Amino acid sequence: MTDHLHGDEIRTLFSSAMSDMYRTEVPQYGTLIDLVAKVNDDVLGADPALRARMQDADELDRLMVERHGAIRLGTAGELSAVRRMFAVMGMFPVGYYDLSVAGLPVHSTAFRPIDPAALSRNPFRVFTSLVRLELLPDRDLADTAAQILSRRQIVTDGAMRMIRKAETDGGLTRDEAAIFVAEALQTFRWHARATVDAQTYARLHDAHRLIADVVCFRGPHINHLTPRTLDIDAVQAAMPAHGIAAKAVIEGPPRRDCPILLRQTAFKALEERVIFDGVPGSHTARFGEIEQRGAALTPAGRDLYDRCLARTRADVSVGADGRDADDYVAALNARFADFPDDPDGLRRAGLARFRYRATCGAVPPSDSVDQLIASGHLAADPLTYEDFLPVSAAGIFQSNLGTDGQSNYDATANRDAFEQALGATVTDPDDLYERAERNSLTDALTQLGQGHL
Ligand code: OOG
Ligand code: NI
Repeated sequence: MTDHLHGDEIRTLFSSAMSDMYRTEVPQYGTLIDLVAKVNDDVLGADPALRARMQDADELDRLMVERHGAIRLGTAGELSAVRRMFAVMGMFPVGYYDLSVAGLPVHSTAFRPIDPAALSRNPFRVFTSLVRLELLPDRDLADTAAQILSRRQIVTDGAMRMIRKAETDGGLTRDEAAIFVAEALQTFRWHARATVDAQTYARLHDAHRLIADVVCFRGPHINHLTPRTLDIDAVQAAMPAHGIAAKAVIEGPPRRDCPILLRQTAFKALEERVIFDGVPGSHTARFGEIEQRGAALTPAGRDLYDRCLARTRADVSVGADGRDADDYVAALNARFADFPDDPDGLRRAGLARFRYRATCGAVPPSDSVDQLIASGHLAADPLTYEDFLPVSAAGIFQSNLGTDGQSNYDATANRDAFEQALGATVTDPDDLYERAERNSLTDALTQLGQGHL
């Protein structure tokens, strides 16, 4: 009989400690959290049906704590150490994102819970990128960067002890978890003192701002923490009045009656004071972001999304200064016009994933799932998209790096190398949605006495 704290509880302790830390480090984050909480209250107050739907789908409680963050790592050793750290909190690598196509020398995964029950308790996620020094044309500079990185240790000895303990004992007690959380937090804090001199920083920065951000500090500072809003357009519109300069366009699908996937917007990175070997200077890394989540799509739905988005981007490209943002939004709306915009339409077209639930006990045998839905015995709620979007992520990266950092790498995805560095394989997101959908349908049909379907 062990008295281990559940991984879900450790994750909640950790995400709330991280949120408190970031609030003190970046005050604008606190402003954004308050703004999002107010907009969410307004939306739920004005739409009782939405509130009831979210309650039934077990989505309401998690909304208040829901956050994602992002970090950028330098070496394979760091990536595998962080994987072991997140595993203690019930977070596992899901998805592979190749950002080299967008001119960024990184590839990424998202650490997140994978069970529906764990997700509904606290879906805390961390978008985690690994820098790809092999893509730097200046090999000499790449060697310098690798040497600097080889000298740092981003996970404290105390955290490592607790990670090993959790791996050996199968979990942590409440007291051990408290130590683990405090130690783990150290990995993600901001360091105002760089590990390099100003000249080395400048060389790395000239190669790519991202490289300087990863290489020149003692650890992978959390660079944003994102709350989830129910109305991203309302928050975007209210940001300037709260002294927050938002990026020009919202990434992802257009505004819809039935939200799909993920819409995101960000505020620009802050210029922060940094000391380079005793010399004062500055660095921009940390920014703010908000997101609105909608339905997970099937592979067919995702194909359609990718096509609609690619057409939009071929029509209009938004300038760094926000030029043509209105044209972009108009094109986005036009290109998505044929994408079904109601839950039932999405379900019938096989474009989105759903969680099924029985609304009563056994009923007389029925012919089909559609019939059970029509008779009201079976309900289908869209499954929330729990992952990220590579094109959107590239847009967020570029907005916080400044578009001058763009370059194109003659590179392809390298999932094998990423998994090798990770020391594990990444889970395919759609496998998780497909399984959640299938299991919910089986359970619901059993409850309704429809085992024959
Ligand atoms: C991560 C940018 C991507 C998202 O939500 O897609 C991202 C980074 O800048 O490190 O945060
Ligand atoms: Ni983000």
